[in-house]
Amino acid sequence: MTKISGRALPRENRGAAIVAELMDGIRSVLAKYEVTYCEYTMAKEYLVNLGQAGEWPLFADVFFEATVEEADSNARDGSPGAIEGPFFLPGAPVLEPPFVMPMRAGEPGDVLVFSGTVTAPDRTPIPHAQVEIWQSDAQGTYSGIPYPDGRELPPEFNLRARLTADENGAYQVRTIVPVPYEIPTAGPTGALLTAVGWHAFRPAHLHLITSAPGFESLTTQLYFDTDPYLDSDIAGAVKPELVLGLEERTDLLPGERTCFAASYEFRLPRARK
Ligand code: MBD
Ligand code: FE
Repeated sequence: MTKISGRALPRENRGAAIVAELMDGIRSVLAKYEVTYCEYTMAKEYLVNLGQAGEWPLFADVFFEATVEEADSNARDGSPGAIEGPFFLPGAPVLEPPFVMPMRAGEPGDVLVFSGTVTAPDRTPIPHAQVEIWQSDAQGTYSGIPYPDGRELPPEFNLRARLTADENGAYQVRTIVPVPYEIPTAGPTGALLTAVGWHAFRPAHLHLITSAPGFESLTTQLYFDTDPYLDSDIAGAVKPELVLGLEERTDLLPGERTCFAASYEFRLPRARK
């Protein structure tokens, strides 16, 4: 039985059990490595800096959200989910067809035509389901998110939008092919990665939240099969079913830059009681 301030915690209390075991886990690492006062003081300063830099959401989502998401995904039907991450912003523009993600004139990157359907777990189409998409630009910058290196941001809601599938649950949207994403390395989260010798990359990804009345909304990500970081995502959020092929197409947008196509069927989970 764990002692905290000399008082045993009631193990039937879930919150108390989680906190007690978390503290035990940290103490056992401190004891195992005989962590010194110098290291302990540095760790406290680090945690203060992490908060002052506003990076607790980034830190938590990079290191822990995938574990929470895995349990959540296992408890429902529908397509696999993936972590939301720290950079979702509410209030993205609602597009009218033909759907084109908000982007600058000459937005860097290859053109991606992303299409597919939204269905129920039995694969019947869900008419008029909503698909919300957000992604970083070709420099790895999310609109509306200040970076610790003070870089210039894309316009508000660049590469963020909501669209509605048609009466057959089908959607098609034009965007850019995402590129591998390096989490900001100038702040405390990145500094920790550098200090322990881990890279700061996530494979290129689209973030998605798909929703429809009568279903649970599905938060997920999609990746691309040529990506060098699929096996070493710093956020550990890749699932094989979420990795798409990219097909080079010359017929979709004649006269355009190189154009790629990818498609995905979202199966929305039945609402949990
Ligand atoms: C991201 O874009 C992201 O998806 C996650 C999980 C963490 C940091 C940045
Ligand atoms: Fe992301």
